[in-house]
Amino acid sequence: MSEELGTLEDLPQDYRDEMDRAGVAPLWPMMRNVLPHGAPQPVTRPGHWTYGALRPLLLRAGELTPVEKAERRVLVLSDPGRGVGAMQTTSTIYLGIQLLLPGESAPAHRHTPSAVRIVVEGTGGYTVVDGERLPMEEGDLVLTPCGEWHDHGHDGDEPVIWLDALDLPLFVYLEGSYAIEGELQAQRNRPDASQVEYRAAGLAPTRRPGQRPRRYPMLRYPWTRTEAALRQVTIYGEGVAELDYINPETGEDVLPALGFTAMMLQAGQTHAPPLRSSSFAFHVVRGEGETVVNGKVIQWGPKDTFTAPVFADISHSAGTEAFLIRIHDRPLQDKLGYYEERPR
Ligand code: GTQ
Repeated sequence: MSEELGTLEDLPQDYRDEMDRAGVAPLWPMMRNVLPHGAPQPVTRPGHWTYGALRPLLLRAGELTPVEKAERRVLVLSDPGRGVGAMQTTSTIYLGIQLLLPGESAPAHRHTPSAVRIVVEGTGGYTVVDGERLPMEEGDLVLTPCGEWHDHGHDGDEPVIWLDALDLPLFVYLEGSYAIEGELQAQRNRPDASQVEYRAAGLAPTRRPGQRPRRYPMLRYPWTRTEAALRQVTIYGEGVAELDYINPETGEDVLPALGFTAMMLQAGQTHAPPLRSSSFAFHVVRGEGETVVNGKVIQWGPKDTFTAPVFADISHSAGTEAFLIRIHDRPLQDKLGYYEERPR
């Protein structure tokens, strides 16, 4: 194994000038930047956004910027490792917090990145995806997959706030990110699939010969069901209760690049997962606790959001009964064949 690699300064100036003119650079002085020993060196740093800080800022955006001037009224959670203004929260995860005021609507568009909404506050909001109207209640997880038309509306009388998670950084990296704008969609006059065909886990519509299920058959995962399921797992399972959000037809992750896992911690419970090659964002649906990420102590409360870079050393301890949704990029890493876990 070569220990000391040559530096740029080892090379004569005329050779370096010649390389510049030819548009080439030597790999060896940069080798460890792109292929560090043993483990990646993430740029991402752990972040923590309290809801107490975000909420008033977002409501003020509601006074300052009409939705027509914003298309989406969103404050982006910038990764501290990349600095404020960074349109990403970890290497692959973009998070934004979005406000819709009573009577407002956010126009229809579709884009290459996929999005997920986790509803933080308010009732009466809804998202229409490909004509299907998806009610948004606190804690619900609502998908707007890659390429599907979506617009947001609000029939209630208090502000509605939700957290957006998108695989946008990946699409920016791929130079594949763009949107197409359109008219508000006509809504089908029926409840969304989570209330009809996919009402109960383990049941799906009868398959007819030659008929394939929709690629994204269920677009809304009501929180009430997730919480009830986590409570059952807590009673009968061992350790921390965790449930993955899956496509009910395929059993696979709900989206191609992003994954979502609901977690329940009991009051006083601690949990230290293995080091994982995916980056994470945690959204607190309910409860209080403390998580240490690479030595950084994060004291979280209801509706807060915090993050961890790849291979982070993470340990949670819940002060109260707590519910979190963990957002990660394991589906992407699985597809690329390198998802990995290491013992702490
Ligand atoms: O609601 O469609 O946070 O297109 C960023 C881009 C939300 C959305 C975001 C978007 C949306």
